[in-house]
Amino acid sequence: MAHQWRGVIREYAERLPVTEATTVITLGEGGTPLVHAQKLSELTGSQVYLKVEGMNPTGSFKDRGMTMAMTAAVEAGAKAVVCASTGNTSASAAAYATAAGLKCAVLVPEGKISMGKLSQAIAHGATLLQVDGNFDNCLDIARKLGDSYPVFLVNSVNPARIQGQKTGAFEVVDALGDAPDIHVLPVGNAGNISAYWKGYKEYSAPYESATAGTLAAVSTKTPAMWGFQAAGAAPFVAGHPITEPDTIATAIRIGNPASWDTAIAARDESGGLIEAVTDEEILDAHRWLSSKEGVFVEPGSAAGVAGLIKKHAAGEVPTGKTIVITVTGHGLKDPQWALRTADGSEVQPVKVPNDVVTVATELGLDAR
Ligand code: AN7
Repeated sequence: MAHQWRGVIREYAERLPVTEATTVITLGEGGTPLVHAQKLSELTGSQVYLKVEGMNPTGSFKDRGMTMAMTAAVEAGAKAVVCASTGNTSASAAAYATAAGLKCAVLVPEGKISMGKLSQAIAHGATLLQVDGNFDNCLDIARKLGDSYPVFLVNSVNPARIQGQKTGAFEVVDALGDAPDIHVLPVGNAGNISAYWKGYKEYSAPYESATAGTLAAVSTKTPAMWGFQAAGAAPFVAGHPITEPDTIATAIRIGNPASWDTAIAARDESGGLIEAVTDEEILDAHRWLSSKEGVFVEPGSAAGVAGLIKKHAAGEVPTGKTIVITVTGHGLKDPQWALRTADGSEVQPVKVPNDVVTVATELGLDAR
């Protein structure tokens, strides 16, 4: 029978802080594909899967948390929401605020967010302010606005966001039948690594549901969490905040992650790691995904894949395991990177006259 996916809150209601009476703000997020990555599997000798979060309504994983945050905002009687963002959170907040009938203000670092994300926030009618500062400065202002002004903060410092994002882990386990051995993902503000770890832990033990009693464990184990940061914005690798983070992967250009302690806990409790990859390694992985796997992501989203390839080259990826990599946002968010070759030159489409013989010659085709 046909089944319409109802969004992460309704699909996982018994494991989220909602009730039957909750007014749910949703755009149908979640239920994203878990794609078998054939070439990465061949490379590593493990079964590698991509959790393709670009397939969410606004093109990134942020929608999983935003459905919860906006539902909480409406429940709290808020009239306006605010967030700081490297781009995807603002796109998601703007769309979900529209669905909720709330005003939305977004603070973004000037010149450091991609055109796709900027246009989404504008299209959905958010008030967008470009702050003369980086993401960390934007988040600082957004928190102060939330504390002292009548606006509801929807950044991942809001626990509702983490609750929503933990459903990514549930979907992985539901698709595979058990938790993977390793879960790989990019790390910026560190909300997502914290959320996935929370989800995996909750699925691996009996769960006291507020609405459905005690639920049995779904998985027999939890994965090692492998997080990767951009080398120029790698506070977890440095062990302290970075005041001037820099990377072409603007989504993860973050120097002072809000979810510091929970990310460290995810790394250490899971027996995992958080390491760095260079911008070139990120762009190589970006090209690998589009040209070998058929999956188009934005550069920041490729950091996890870059990390796996790097660890494999160092002989540090086990064979015969199940590995899931969350690719966090869609390639169309920041498409310009696809037009850059490995040596850094711009790809120029070949121009041809309006003539089939010339086109066939250009394509190297002989007439049948
Ligand atoms: C594509 O939108 O922080 O470690 O303001 O857009 O949970 O922060 C985005 C982060 C990875 C990092 N991949 O996730 C924002 C923002 C993409 C992202 C991350 C982001 P976190």
